[in-house]
Parts: sequence; structure tokens; C-alpha cells
Amino acid sequence: MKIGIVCYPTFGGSGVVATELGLELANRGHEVHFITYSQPVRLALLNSNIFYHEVNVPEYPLFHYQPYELALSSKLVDMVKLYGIEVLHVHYAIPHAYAGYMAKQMLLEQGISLPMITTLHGTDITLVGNHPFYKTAVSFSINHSDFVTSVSENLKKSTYELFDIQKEIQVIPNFIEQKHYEQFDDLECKRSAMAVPEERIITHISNFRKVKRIKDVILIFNGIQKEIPAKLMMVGDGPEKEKAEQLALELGIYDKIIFFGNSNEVDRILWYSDLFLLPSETESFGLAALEAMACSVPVISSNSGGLPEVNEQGYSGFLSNVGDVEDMIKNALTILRDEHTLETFKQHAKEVSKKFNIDQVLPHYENLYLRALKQAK
Ligand code: GMT
Repeated sequence: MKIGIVCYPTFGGSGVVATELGLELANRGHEVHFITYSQPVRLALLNSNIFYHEVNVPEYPLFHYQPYELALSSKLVDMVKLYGIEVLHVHYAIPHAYAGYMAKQMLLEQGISLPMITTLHGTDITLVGNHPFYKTAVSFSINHSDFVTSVSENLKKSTYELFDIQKEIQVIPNFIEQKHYEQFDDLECKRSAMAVPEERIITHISNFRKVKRIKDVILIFNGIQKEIPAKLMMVGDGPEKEKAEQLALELGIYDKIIFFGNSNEVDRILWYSDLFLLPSETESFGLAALEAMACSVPVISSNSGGLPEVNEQGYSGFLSNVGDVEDMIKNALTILRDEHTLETFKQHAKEVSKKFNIDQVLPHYENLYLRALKQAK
């Protein structure tokens, strides 16, 4: 099949999922076209089945806001005609489903039928899409997608609650590629760059937005390091980073934290981690937690959104109410205090992550593309 993928190319779960999906589809012989404003961070172009088409938005003094949707829908029409793209998969409803719908309509006028699948990722529904300024257009574009998927049962439920959706939403969970995490077995040990042997390594990875409750991450770590020797790895960048650094300074624990910024070495950092923290306000799925679990790292998370579908209470980690820092500290210490308990949680985390292996998940997308193609004919 010739598949067009639209996504956000930056560091962020939806872009990662779209990129990994496209790469695996290409490995399975499909021709995959990424259409976005810059090259997705995890995209490897050395594959004859992968194409990348950049969307450019020319500057014009009259524009206060650059019309990205307009440029994207034009580019989609051009690329579909040039390469014979048969099916379009847009990740994150805003504005991709809207631009995709416009492209569909323009192509239809030219006798070309392009089925569109929209995958809802989370904040496009729960935080941004729900805003009254966007809601009408978001509902419209979801209802006019040929197929709609969401990354968790919880997100599906929220979508029906928050929007007037007539479409059936199919849950296709996010995934990881187990094979990818096996290659680290032979890695030369760089643990010493992060901590001394007796220190536990605690990690948080996100885009440091408010929804991630970065202050809670620092407070949980503060509680842990009072009881046992530990270091905190803060990976990522975003608006809350400075506040986190400030809090760490105030608590006198700045020297126990490494702020990496955006990193391409996420897997290596996770590989040496003993615990992953994700106390988010809401999280439709929590791909970062799943990636940690694939590296055998247990998870301390909030119990909001789709997190209970990924992190199994008392097995791969623990879940607490949003903001219950004390409970999260207590749970973290339960896991970290002795080697045997830590080892058991690590094994369980790895075991749970295997349920989300790409081999189990990808056929659901392939089937959907086939159904979409059949329907379009
Ligand atoms: O969480 C973010 O800040 C990024 C955002 C995105 O769209 O890139 O993540 C959302 O999609 C991910 C992939 O499906 C999910 O794993 C995240 O849970 C979800 N984030 C939220 O719901 C806050």
C-alpha cells in the first residue's frame, strides 16, 4: 500500500508513534510518505520505502498567524497526485484531521478518492481540542474521518464525553518494538556517568508542560533521596523546566539532578534507570512509561487517563491520585528499598511491556488501511 502519514515531527508521543509506525510499515514493504513541516526526530530516511515531504509556509507581512493547514492540505493534494498515495493516516486531530478533510474534498473534485484515518492521541481531545475556539472544527473533522482510532479506552471514553461524535472509535494502543530494546543488552556500561554504584537512578522524560506536573517529580525525588542515596535524570525540555530547576535549588538537591534537555539517548538513560516517574495531571496513554517498562524500569505514576491501562498497580509499579506526592514517595521507596523487590518489579515491568509489542499492534492498523481502501473503491 502507499500510505501518507501526517504528524508533529517534534519530541512528543504522537510524533514518535507515527514515526515508529511508518518505519515498521516500510519494513513490511509498504511505501510510506511522511508529510510534515520538518523531518520527524526519529525518522531514518535510509530506506527505499520511506519518503519525506516538507510542508513550507511562506512568510507574508499581512499574516499574523501562518496558515499551516492551508499549506498542508495543498501539499497533501500534490503528493497524493504525484505518488499515488492511496490512504492517509493523520496523527493528532488538530489541525491534521481538518487539513486532511480539505485535501480529501479537493481530490474528490478531481475524481480521486482518498480515505482518511484519524488517530486521537490525547491533548488534541482533553486539553486543546476541547477549547471552545476549536471544538466545532475538531468535532467536524473527527466525524468526517473515514475511520477514527484512539490510543486508549480512556481516551475513547473522553472523546465521546467531550464531543458530539457519531463515528465509531477503535482503540489501538501505542506500542514499542521489543527487538529494539534487546540490543542494549551488550552496551558498554555508562552508568557511572549518571550515578555512583550505591545510588538508585530515578528518571523522568517529558516535554515539561504543565500537564506533566514537573514540580511533583522534583518533590517525589526529594522524598526518595531523604531515605536512600539516589540521583534524578530529567530528560526533555519545555515551559516548566526553569521552575523545576528553581525548586531543586530551593530544596538544596540541584547537585543530585541532571537536566539533560532533549536527548537522543533516551534508551541508554532508561537502560540504567531503577524507577520512572510520571505523575501527570492527565495522560491518554503514557508512551514514555511504556518505553521505560520495555527497558525493565518500574513506574510510579498518577492514576489519571489511560495510565491504568499501561502501568499495572502493584505489579509493574504503582499508581496514586494526581498530586498525592506522599503516596508516590511511599510507593517508590517500597520498590527501591531492597534488591529483591526492585528486581521483581523490573521483571514485571518488562513482562507487561511485551503485551504492547509492535507485532501485536501493527496488524490492526494494516487491517484498517485495507478496510479504508476497500470502502473508497
Ligand atoms: O504528552 C505529551 O505531551 C505529548 C503528546 C503528543 O501528542 O505528542 O502525548 C500524547 O500522545 C502520546 C502518544 O499517543 C501519549 O502517550 C500521551 O499520553 C499523550 N499525552 C497526554 O495525554 C497528556
